[in-house]
Amino acid sequence: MTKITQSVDLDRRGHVAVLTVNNPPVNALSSHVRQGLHEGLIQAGSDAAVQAVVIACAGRTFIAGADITEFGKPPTEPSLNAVLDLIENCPKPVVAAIHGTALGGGLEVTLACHYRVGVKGARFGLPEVKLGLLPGAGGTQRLPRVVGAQKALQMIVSGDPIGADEALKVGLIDEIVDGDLTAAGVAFAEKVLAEKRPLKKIRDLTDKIAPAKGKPEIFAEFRKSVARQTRGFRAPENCIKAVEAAVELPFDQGIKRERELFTELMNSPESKAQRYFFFAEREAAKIPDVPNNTPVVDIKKAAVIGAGTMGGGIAMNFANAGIPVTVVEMAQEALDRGLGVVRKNYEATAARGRLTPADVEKRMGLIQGTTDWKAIADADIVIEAVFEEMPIKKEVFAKLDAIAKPDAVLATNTSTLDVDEIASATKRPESVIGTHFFSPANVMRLLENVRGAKSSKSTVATAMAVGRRIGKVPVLVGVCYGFVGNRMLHQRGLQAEKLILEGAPPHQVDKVLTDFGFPMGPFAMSDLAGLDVGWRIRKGRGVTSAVADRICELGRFGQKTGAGYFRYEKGERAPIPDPVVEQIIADVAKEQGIARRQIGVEEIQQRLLYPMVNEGAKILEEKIAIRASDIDVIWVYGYGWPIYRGGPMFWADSIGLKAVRDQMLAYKKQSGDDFWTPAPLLDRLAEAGKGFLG
Ligand code: T1G
Ligand code: NAD
Repeated sequence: MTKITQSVDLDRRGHVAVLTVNNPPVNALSSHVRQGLHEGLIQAGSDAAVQAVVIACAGRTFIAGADITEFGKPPTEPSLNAVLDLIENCPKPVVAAIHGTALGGGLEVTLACHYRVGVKGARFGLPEVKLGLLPGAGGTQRLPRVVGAQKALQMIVSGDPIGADEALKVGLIDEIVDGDLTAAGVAFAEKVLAEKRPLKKIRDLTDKIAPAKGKPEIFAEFRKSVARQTRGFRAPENCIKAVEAAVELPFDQGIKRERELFTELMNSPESKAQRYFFFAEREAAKIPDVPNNTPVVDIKKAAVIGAGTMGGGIAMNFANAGIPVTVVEMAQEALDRGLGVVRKNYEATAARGRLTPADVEKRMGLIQGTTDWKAIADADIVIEAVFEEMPIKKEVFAKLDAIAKPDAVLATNTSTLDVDEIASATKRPESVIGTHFFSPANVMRLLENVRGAKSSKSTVATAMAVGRRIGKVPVLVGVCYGFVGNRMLHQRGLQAEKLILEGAPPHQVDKVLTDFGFPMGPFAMSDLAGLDVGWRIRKGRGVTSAVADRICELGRFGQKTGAGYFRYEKGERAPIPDPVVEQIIADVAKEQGIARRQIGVEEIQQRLLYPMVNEGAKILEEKIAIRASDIDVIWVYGYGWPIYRGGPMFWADSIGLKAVRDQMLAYKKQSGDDFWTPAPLLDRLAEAGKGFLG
């Protein structure tokens, strides 16, 4: 065994050379890996005793792509394309032996090899589009030559990996192997030698792309089919253009075109934002004072109190993860209604072919409903989702304290209330934490875990681990009104109400944010969440919102009642402007003596988003969020902030905090409203010419 570089070893097994990459945690193609492969191939190529080469990886996965931490830095030799040319033009068969995830540049390495074998659990994908990029080392030119244009379009534009069985079926791998992978790779290489199989260079293959040649309709059709989910993203179109080039151009010209399209994306603000977000999401999992080895409660059984809008969705998350869950309601009728909604949701998913009827029954089988609280005495975690009223919450937690087993985690899904006060209703506040899900709870990926003053490190670690286990992105925040997401949302809401009173109709305000990239605007979003939830909270706090209160007084709670700020056709979700609401707005404006005017897009955007950024600065100063990037993860996964804009804090940095601060001061001068006073942190960073993210 020869150590070529710190991360690549060269070994020989008979007359087969084995190059092993060992660059934890995911064998990314860092420069020393590229150097090692390059040098190793040259050595193996010139060693007369070597007749074939196997490329394999140590650790938990095959190469998971280029080293994203090297992006944006000066390129170092050799380039990945140079390594791939060396592999493809090697005069001896090169076999890739794959386990874990062969992703991005990792899959491109295998596509330059002459043959590929993989273990049963291996996965294969080109996820670059999720970083705002495209496969930049021949992936867009070689993959179509193996799997055909349509499959390549689907894999490259979705960025989603495929499994080994499908990879074998579409010809991406030559064999599924088991046992010792390197030995299996060597055995396959020997079979290639013994059967004098040709050196299959994918660059020379045309049979799979020929059917798409001269058929632009294939690409036009594909563009139409992905238009909705790729709205606002720059990379998908470049991915499609690159695959078109693979079909229409000779290989080397296609590679050149791929490089042009790749470079355009690499320098784009969208990719910078998405690459930033890749690491932000991973940072959010790290809690400085809660080390990875902190003991967690093993969740074998869960329970949910309340089967309303949220309770039902929360229960589905546990059933989806195969964890039995008991749902407790006050009355059988409420229970039947709640579990009925759960079954309807599963059946709707099955109707869309994403679940089988057997899956539906299996998941419903994991959800037990009851009005008997004793049924949850053996639950490892209990999540309360009852009405948003403190007396009711405290009564529920006092009851849980008496019934739940000693090491159970007691969690509340409150969206605004004081978690410490709720915890004070128990004799075990160290076991209490907030687990704030987002509506619809079985869909939205964000979980805002709210750390109480007495929440133990084990309770925090358990809530973070549970979040990941049920497929959520957990982010830890501190206790304050509305935590991070709703607290910033509230600031946006205050300005949204002012904007409609000053003359911008609700549909115009919503359009500014949907054009910005949000899935929906503030008013359509309120209609989805239910206006009654906010109304109940305002009444509980003795505060008013003139327009919203009048709409609620008419029994218009949003989609659930067919009308709110907008009206909705039966069974439809498309918001329709309603003159009834526009009249309410005009009346309130008149009563409050507010002059109405045309308001421009830029002003609407700034007045909705700058207050959020400013509140984010206060949240950081109060240490309610551990880091600025956590705020961005919360807004992208909980509130639909477009990922290709990074998140509110990243976006503000991209504009420049001085510009944000100065514009706020201009609005303060214009309105005379202290609402526009910049947070001290924003002011300091603006003065220092710095950003939230350094
Ligand atoms: N580069 C650098 N670091 C990486 C990395 C990468 N490609 N992938 C993961 N990491 C780090 C990550 O930040 C974390 O660090 C640790 O590894 C574990 O990751 C030319 C241009 C492989 C499925 O997009 O999807 O190739 O936080 O927590 O959940 O065409 O990581 O511990 O310090 O995610 O088990 C294309 C990205 C690159 C795949 C494993 N490749 N990675 O998931 O662990 S672009 C990707 C993943 C490219 C070429 C182009 C996942 C994973 P830390 P983790 P995991
Ligand atoms: P909801 O009114 O739809 O459901 C509440 C359910 O709790 C009702 O079915 C009710 O019967 C039940 N309930 C009330 N008291 C009970 C008791 N003592 N024992 C058992 N069941 C009881 O409300 P929701 O929208 O699901 O909100 C529930 C909680 O989740 C609230 O704290 C809310 O702030 C929070 N939340 C709501 C949303 C949202 O968008 N709706 C989002 C995040 C968090």
